[in-house]
Amino acid sequence: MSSAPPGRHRRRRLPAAGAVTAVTALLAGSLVAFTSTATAGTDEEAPELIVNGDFADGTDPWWWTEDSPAAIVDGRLCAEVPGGTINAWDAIVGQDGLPLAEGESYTLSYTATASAPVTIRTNVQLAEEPWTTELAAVDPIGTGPDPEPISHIFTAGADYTAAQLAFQIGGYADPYTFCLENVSLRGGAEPPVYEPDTGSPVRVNQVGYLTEGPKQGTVVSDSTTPLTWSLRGADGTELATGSTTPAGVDDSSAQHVHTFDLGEFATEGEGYTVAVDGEVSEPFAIGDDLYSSLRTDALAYFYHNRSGIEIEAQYVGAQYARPAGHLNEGANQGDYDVPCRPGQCDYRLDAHGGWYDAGDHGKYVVNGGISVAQLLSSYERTLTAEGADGDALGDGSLAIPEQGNGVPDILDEARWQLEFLLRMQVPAGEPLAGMAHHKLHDRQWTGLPLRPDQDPQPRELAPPSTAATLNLAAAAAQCARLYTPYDAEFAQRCATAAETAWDAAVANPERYASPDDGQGGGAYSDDDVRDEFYWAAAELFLTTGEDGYRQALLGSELHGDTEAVFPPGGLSWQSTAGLGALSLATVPSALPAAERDALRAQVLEAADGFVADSAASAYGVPFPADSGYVWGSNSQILNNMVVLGTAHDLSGDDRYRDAVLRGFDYLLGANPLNLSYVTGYGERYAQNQHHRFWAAQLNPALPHPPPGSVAGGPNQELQDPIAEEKLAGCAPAMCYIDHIESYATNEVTINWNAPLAWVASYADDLTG
Ligand code: 9MR
Repeated sequence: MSSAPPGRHRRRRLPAAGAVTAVTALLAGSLVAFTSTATAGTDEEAPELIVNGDFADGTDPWWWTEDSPAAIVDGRLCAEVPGGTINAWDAIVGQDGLPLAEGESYTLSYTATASAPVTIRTNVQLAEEPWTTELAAVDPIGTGPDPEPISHIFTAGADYTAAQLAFQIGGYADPYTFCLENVSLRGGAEPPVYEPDTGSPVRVNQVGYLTEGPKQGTVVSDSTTPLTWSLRGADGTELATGSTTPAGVDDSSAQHVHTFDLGEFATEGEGYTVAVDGEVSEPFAIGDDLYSSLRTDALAYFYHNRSGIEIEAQYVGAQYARPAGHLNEGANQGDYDVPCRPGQCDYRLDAHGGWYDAGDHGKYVVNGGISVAQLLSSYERTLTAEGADGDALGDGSLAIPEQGNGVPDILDEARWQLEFLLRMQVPAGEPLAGMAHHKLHDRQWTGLPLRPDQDPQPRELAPPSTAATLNLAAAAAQCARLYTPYDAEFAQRCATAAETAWDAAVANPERYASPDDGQGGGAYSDDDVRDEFYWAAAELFLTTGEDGYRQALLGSELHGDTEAVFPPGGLSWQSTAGLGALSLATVPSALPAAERDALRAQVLEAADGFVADSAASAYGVPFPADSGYVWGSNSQILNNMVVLGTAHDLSGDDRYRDAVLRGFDYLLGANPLNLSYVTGYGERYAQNQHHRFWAAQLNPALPHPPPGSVAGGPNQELQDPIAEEKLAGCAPAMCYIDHIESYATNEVTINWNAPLAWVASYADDLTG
């Protein structure tokens, strides 16, 4: 356990023709613009590395894949690209033999047209496995007669005697013609500086403020004296004014900022703006119905990412519909009959179903458990918290196939994942019976875009781990108590699985997944499972009432240690004890009153810390400034909001509620980038998250993420090539880029959308 997920470097490689890394193009629809200095800084004296880049000498030494015959047409090299290929690298035009020197920067430039608008991959890379990319750009190619030249600057990370330039032009359903001219690659370039487009310096919650909630914002300004803020109605009339409070330099952003507070203004409406010093914020609403669609959209995320079932247009709309993935049909080797990794076991499991973890097609018990548990807790909260609305999560509340079956839809959705988790348990009679396999995923990393049903990789089970086993135990224990009224047989299956898993974990307390196991899927390694033991014991105690589990809690080193149970940097897949503590504090049980009260006090103590963090932050973030913005920082903030919301449920103290809402202000646009991290919410929002199907940035025929998908958020560790290249030197809360290949800042995952769903549900309940 640690206070936050550690920064681990994960590089993805494609099996063929190169992983995509850096991009310098301004992509259509991207809200965060790139500053590309084009050929600026190119040393015209540096030798031209491309041979016959103007095609004056015919086609040599250019090459192309067999499926895309090319020829010189009007002085350009034109390839006939077939329809029906899946990957960009299924059709390539390229040139080999390019010498590159480590540390040297280069400018690649070219001009291209296509007979249909397409997006291609432009890679400079190692000409053999593992196809390491030095440049990996994503370039939209238009159909017009006078195309603009495209250029990219990159710095070689190694020496090459013969690198490869590859225009990857496949991946389209229909055939088209691709033509190239004036291709050039020269050394001596100055690397471009990336400048995020942060829009107005006046930052507000771009969705809006609850009528009776706090209404604060932030202005970036060098002024050292207060400025006047002016609240304007949709027609521009001034409705209220006041003075800003200079707040010095905000450490998270290195911006000099002021804060402002709209105070008592509480007239409902839309299209409000705040003007300060001639600058105007994005528009926002004041009202009471700001979170109901977010509640259902955040939950719809899970249906969208179901594995093993067709995602139907009637529930998600035509653009998000897709065939079922990993059914052992077509391209898929599938999840119905999954072997262990070679030499690890000699059985196979039917492990179909569940949710894909994230932008990849992996399914991880260690992370899947906390995600489903937070959905179950969103539901369980409606049984325990005053004012929580069960109907809003009930049967008919979500657009899913199980609607109308008499079971709350959130439980139907959670069951899809629970059934998968149960399938990951080692069967009786096998070695390590009762433990859970840590994860199941592709043997090798696949590229983007790739629909789940088109994934051709073999699927494999990783060995069982103690962490996964306890994750299963905890989630299944919660399942056992919540499904009893709806399906007693299923609830009993969960109970048996949970108890069997607990016993297996106790018998095998130190089976840790390897941190180096990151080929084809994430490692999710964890070598401190005291928190998983704590969480599982809590859920098992609540479900069974058996004192042995209570004794395990009382005997835990974490017991009574608020910072260990609720780390200031947030709960996560590596820090799960707080999930158990929240359940113990809220779910009625046989716990002696004094012990339950102590746990409640612990929730409030942790929440007091987050209230103080929010007050100390110029952007109101309930997150300690010194905790670090790590991979998935938005989920760390969301999990602090879960603790705050629970504290509010327990105490009725509005300070906790207000800090939750301040957290939403940050996530929905009142932040250093002036960007809402939730797709579809606010005026300027993340929409190019890392996902293999929601990959419109790579192929306009594919959708963007649907509304309600939260991006991972700023990650100061710069753990992907795009972040390394574009964000070097960034202030912590600005280490983010809305680019599909920045998986370390811009992925989506079930364990980030799950706390979003919890908190949106909480916030929607505030207004009845
Ligand atoms: O969310 C995980 C983060 O805490 C880790 O630092 C990172 C590197 O190990 O992995 C993240 O999880 C990814 C997982 O490994 C694979 N699926 C996508 C997940 C989100 O990026």
